[in-house]
Amino acid sequence: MSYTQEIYEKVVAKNPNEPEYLQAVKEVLDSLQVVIDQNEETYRKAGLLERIVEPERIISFRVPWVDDEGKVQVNRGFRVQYNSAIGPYKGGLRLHPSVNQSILKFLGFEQVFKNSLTGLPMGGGKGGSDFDPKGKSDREVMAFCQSFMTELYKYIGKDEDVPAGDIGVGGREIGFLYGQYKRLTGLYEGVLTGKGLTYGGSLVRTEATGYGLIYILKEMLDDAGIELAGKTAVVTGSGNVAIYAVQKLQSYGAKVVAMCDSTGYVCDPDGIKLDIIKDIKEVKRGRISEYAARVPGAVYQDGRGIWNIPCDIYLPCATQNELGLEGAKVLVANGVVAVAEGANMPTTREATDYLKAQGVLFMPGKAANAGGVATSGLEMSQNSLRLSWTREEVDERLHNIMRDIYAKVSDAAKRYGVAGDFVAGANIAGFEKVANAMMAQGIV
Ligand code: NDP
Ligand code: 2IT
Repeated sequence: MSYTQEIYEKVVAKNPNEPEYLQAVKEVLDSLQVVIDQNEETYRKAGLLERIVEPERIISFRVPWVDDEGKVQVNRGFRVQYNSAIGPYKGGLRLHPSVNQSILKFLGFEQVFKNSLTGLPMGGGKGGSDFDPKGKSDREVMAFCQSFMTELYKYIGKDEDVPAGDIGVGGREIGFLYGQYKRLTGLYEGVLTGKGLTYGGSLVRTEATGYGLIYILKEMLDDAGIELAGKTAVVTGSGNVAIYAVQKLQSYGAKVVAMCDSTGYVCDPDGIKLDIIKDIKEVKRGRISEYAARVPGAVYQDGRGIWNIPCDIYLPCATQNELGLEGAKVLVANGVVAVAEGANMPTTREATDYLKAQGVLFMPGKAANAGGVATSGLEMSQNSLRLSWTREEVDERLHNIMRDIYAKVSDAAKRYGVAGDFVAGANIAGFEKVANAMMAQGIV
């Protein structure tokens, strides 16, 4: 049995109840087989794969807080410190009722390779809680964030572990978390990224994941001789990543006809009006159905199925496994040319394999959504320098990083004889740097 298959079987036996984690590990190991084959003895001797699939540390803790009725609520908090071979742990915090250890392990594992692709010195980590920010008052969110940080602060630091946002964690939550860290430690340091501009945040960090997604999408389309201007796109979700992906797509002359949230989707054949989406989601924290009530000609549909809206470009930007085989078949039947993942692992393995087999250009999340963490890395650099770069400077660095990621991913796929397979390319190129650092640092 090959080393990669052997490791996968061990991971399955040890983690039978962690489907998302197993899915992420399987995809990476399948891609790495061609690389491992060339150096199997060396890697086996060093136990490299056994070590790379196992998080360095998982911290799990109780988060008690008091709601607006005076009742005590208890949530479960986590930080998965996955791999620190190439830098301090780095990765977001997710607040969503679905959060559990499997989801955070898959996200932390993906983050290791994603951060490596950025070229910046960042290891991988992820954290969060099953707290649901929906419908909570600002005071309740603050009470939760302060309690969460009262435990987490022991394990993080600017050179140790630097969390940021993810689903359910935006500027408001980062502000509360930062304030509590500072109060507990007395340190004014870049321990979190995604901070507000008045207290150490970076210009363009808010927009970075969405912008980066479109920068790399454009690289992929250019390379294939396909024009982005004039194309029809569907962008799923309506949160941080989706909103700024839509903004950048529109600036390149593409037309976005549909977006969604967890309750349903809106289709606007005239093109989504982003100022209205931003008002509903960023200001009022409301539901996307309100869009149809405000925009004549727009139609709201309850439930899933946004993939039924015909498009050339489909960008899943909501959550894991949102696009399955059934949706992928509809996309192909409607003539989709490119899929790029703004979210982490939004396409199931079956759907990914189908899209690739049908010749759809497919850019996986590790590469496609790396612009967010890359700009977090730039925020860390600015904090260390005690300087703030201009919007143009940060945006240009982000753009260059995304161009560089495309080149690395495309080149790795070519080197291993699978040109155009960007899933393999991203996994291989991300792995190479981490593996090299781990081999150099001995058995730790
Ligand atoms: P937000 O919380 O800002 O938005 C999330 C969006 O996805 C909302 O529209 C939400 O709908 C929808 N969504 C969330 N969970 C589900 C679910 N279980 N089913 C259906 N829809 C859901 O998060 P982000 O935009 O920051 O994150 C979106 C994705 O991008 C995630 O996969 C995240 O890991 C990834 N990502 C984020 C980065 C960042 O910098 N923020 C960087 C790289 C990747 P509703 O409001 O109804 O819950
Ligand atoms: O999935 C991700 O890359 C993020 N949520 C961003 C992480 C970060 O540290 O900016």
